[in-house]
Amino acid sequence: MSHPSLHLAPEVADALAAGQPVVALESTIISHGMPYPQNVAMATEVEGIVREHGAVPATIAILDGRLCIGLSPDQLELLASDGNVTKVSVRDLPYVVARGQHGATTVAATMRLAAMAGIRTFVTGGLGGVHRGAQQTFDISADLTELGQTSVAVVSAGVKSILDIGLTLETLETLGVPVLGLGSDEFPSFYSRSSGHPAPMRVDSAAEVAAVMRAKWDLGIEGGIVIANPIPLEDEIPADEIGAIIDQALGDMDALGIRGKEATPYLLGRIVEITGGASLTANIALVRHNARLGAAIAVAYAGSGTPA
Ligand code: PSU
Ligand code: MN
Repeated sequence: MSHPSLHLAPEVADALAAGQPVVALESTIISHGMPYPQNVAMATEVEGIVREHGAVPATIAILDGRLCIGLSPDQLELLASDGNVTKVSVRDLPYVVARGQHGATTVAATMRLAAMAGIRTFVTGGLGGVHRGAQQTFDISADLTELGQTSVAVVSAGVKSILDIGLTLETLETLGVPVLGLGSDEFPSFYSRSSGHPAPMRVDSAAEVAAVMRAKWDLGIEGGIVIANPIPLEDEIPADEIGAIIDQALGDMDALGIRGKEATPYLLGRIVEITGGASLTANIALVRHNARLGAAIAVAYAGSGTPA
């Protein structure tokens, strides 16, 4: 079932062959989303959380041009600490593979490789989306395009207000992507449980998410599903507090002339600086929370199929 160009870790290959739950994890969050060494500690911890909850973790990255599905501790360390790891969205994949380089995969590239491996559940922190000012810049993350066409369910804590949340939700609707608020009527905004935008659909359990996955793909409707899992109350940074900080980071970015694929990594790093690390603590907390949910979804989905 898995594409011949992929290098599956033995544990991942065995789980997929046996129809056991597997959870894909991205690597841009490690290489370009958090500072070292918190990034490798987070990546290792999240793999452990997925395991504790009954699924096999498969962190996805490109190492020496090889498409790796499931990484060793040494490989995680390299991704977290090596300065020569390219941020790889779908358009970057062929170049990095052809040149034998290292690449950290975004949500879009991770979805594509997960689907090629036969993995249907993917956990991350935050999705890319329509950037503020996209009316002029056309900066819309390829994460959205990929959600429109690749059949993987993606657990995130919603979309940060470095993006235009309303336009991101509109675009997901246009692309035919179900957006499910987990236990919430409101779509969350990553650091905050609220965004001012309703969640288009609500579910209240991992089993309900698995039922939507099954229904969508059984109908032959290809494409992703967004599960928006609000950050736990005790970990959230209230929207008004983080809003001013995000505005400051956006202003700094414009002043420096940073745009394109550098925009998201710059903003994440700047927000960590301005908050004195508080945003990083919240980011790690929400990824842990998403890992627990993602494992439960993978378990429920694996258990809901017709046995072969
Ligand atoms: N949001 C985060 N942390 C991240 C990213 C987004 O809170 O690490 C990363 C993800 O890998 C996402 C990518 O897929 O940024 C989006 O980048 P771009 O906007 O350039 O498509
Ligand atoms: Mn972009």
